[in-house]
Amino acid sequence: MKPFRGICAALLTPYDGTGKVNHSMLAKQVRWLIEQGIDGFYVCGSTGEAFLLTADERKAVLDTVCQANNGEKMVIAHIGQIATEHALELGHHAKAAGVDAISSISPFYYKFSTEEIKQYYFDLMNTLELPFFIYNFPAFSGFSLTPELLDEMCACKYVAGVKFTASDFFQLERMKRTHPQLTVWNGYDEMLLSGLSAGADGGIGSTYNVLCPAVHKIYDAFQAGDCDTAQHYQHIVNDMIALICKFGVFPSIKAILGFEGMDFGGCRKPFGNVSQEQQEILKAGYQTYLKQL
Ligand code: MN9
Repeated sequence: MKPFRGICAALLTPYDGTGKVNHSMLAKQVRWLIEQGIDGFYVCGSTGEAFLLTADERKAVLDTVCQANNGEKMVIAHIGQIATEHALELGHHAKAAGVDAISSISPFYYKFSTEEIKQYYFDLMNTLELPFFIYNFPAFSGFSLTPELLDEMCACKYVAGVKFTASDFFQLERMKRTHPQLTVWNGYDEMLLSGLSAGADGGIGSTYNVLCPAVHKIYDAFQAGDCDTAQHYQHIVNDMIALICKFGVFPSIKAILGFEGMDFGGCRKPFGNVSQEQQEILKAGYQTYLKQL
C-alpha cells in the first residue's frame, strides 16, 4: 500500500464546450500533475464539484482518474452524499475501481444528530471495508469533528485519518497526539505549514493542481527541519492563493490551468467564471510565481 502522506491534489472537473465532463482533459491533468511531483489524488471532493455532478458522472470521473494514474499514485475517492445508500453506491463503484482509500463529508443540509452522522460513517466503513478518511469541513458542512468524536469513531478499524479543512490547529494537534497512527491531511492550502507544524502528515488541496512544485518544497523543507525555506515557499504560494481566493477558487484555478494549455471550460452554474481582466491579473501573478520556483 502507498503511504498516506505528502501532497495530494483535490482534482477539478473539466468540461467541454457542451458542458459535459471532458475526460481526455482530466486524464491529461492527472499525467501533468504526476510530472509535477504530486503524491496522490482526491477525486470528486468539494473542488471536483461533487455536488454539481450526477452519480454517473462521479463514477466516470473516478474511472478516468484511475486509468490515467495507472496505479502510480494514491487515489482517494470522495463518496459523500446526503443519503447513506447513495454514498454506498459510489463507494461500491470506487472499491471496484481499485482506489486506495475512500472519504466522505458528513451528511449535510438537514440537521442530522451527531449519532446519525456517526452511524452514516460506520455504515460506509463497515460495508466498504477500505481505509477511510473522515472529511472534516465545518465551514461548508456545518458539522465539526471534535477530537472526542474522533476517539469514538476510532472504534472502527477502517478509520485511516482525517481530512482536516479547518483552522483550529489545537484540534488537529489533539487528534494527531491521541491517534499518531492516523493520517491527518491539512485542508486549507494557505495554512499548510501551520498544519504540518501541528502534526499533519501532508495536505490535500485545490491549489495544488497548479502550485504543486512550490507546495512540495514547503513539505520537503518541513520534513528536513528547514522551517525558513518552508516559510519562504508558503509566502510565494500564498501570494497566488490570495489572488485565487479573491477571484473565486475553482474558476481561478481552471483559468491558470488554461495558461498551461489545459482548457477546463469554467465551472458549472451557478458558479461564475473569472473575467478577462481577472485572467490577466492571474496570468501576471502566475508568471511571477513561476519565476520564484
Ligand atoms: O479541499 C479546499 N477547500 C475548498 C480543500 O476548496 C472549499 C482548499 O484547497 C481551498 O480551496 C484552498 C483555498 O482556500 O485552501
